[in-house]
Amino acid sequence: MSRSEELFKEALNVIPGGVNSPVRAFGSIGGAPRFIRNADGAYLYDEDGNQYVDFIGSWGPMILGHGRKEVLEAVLDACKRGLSFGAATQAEVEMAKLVCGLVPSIEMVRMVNSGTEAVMSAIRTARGYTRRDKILKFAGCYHGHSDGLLVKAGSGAMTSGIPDSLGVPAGITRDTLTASYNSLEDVRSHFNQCGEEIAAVIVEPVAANMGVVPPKPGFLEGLRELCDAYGALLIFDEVITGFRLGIDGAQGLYQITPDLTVFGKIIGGGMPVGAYGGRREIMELVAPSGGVYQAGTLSGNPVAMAAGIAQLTLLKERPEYYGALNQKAGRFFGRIQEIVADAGLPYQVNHVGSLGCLFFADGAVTDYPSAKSSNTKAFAAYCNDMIAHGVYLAPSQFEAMFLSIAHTDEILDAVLEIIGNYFTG
Ligand code: KE4
Repeated sequence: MSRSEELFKEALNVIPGGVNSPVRAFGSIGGAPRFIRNADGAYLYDEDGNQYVDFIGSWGPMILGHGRKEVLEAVLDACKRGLSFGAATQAEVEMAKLVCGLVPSIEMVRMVNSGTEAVMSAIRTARGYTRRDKILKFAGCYHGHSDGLLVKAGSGAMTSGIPDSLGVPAGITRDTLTASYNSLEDVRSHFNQCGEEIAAVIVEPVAANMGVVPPKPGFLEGLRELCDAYGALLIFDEVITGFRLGIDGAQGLYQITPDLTVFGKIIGGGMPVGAYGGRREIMELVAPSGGVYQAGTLSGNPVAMAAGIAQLTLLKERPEYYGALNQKAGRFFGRIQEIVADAGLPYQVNHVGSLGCLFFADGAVTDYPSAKSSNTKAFAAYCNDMIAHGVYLAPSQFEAMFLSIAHTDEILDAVLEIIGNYFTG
């Protein structure tokens, strides 16, 4: 029995499913999850000393690779001055100014401790601002596990086949409308029916929790127009895309201005950080300046701020990083598409910048139903083989591959060879 298997056995006794987040349990591909001891650059090392090229990167945060010295030094320095004060700090002002300076649609921002908490708070703020109750989301999009959003979620819920979660009262999801991603017609019909009751539309501007599904041309523009026409707010959930697709995320790439934006992952540099922000007139409603209550013991934690500030500052000062990363990723994902096509397989690669996904599907994947049509058994066999060959992929067809600055061309070429061997036998 490997050390990972031993640890998983122990973990199953004391942690639900043996993990602290469901997707980590390898449920949809089988076998024991690898217990990771340490990481460096593009690599993970498990408790048995196996090395992996990491395509999860902590589900997005590690865009600079693991162990980036500027981030580590900032964290260690902050630790020496104290781990947490529960009081205002200079670092929080610096982080807020950094985010407001980088994202034109944001005049004020509030730090929280996870993407879930940021989404939950942004929705409450949108409801407070509009005095309306309904929220419209998209099937296959995942916005964290707050009660009202666990309806046809992507990511973990989708993988475990539970379209809704136990424990979510019907009354909570009564005000959550669900439309089909990339279908403006669907959104329009919801607005025609109850547009005056819709507080906000929340969308992953590039869906990355049903695998990666880019917005069709005109889709995001259409959402903006419909929200304006009915007085609803447009919330961009940029927990994954924020500071990943470029320094100004998906809203910069697609030139759409949301009313509120949610961040997570990269903004924390690997530490637990979420954030939500937008126009001053909306954000000033958040307590204590307004009547929308939201609070958090560790919000703006100085060590987490140090990690986030160091990472965002590097991304801001090195804009060439994005060009190089996105170019390298385009080549990598393009090669994977060629490999499966040359093997006579219909599988589809979707990617935007350094986010990508290989769908074991028979045709284009443009929404939740087409993503769900993927052959998850074939994906599981592929994923297990990749992990056995030192390529650490998300253990689910409905997640993304995340590339980092640390994934050199040499590393990616070696991975492409392993993928090629798999499909050509
Ligand atoms: P967290 O609460 O996990 O920090 O963020 C929730 C969230 C919100 N919005 C989007 C677009 C997200 O992708 C997420 C979380 N992403 C998943 C990966 N698909 C986190 C991994 C996990 O659940 O363990």
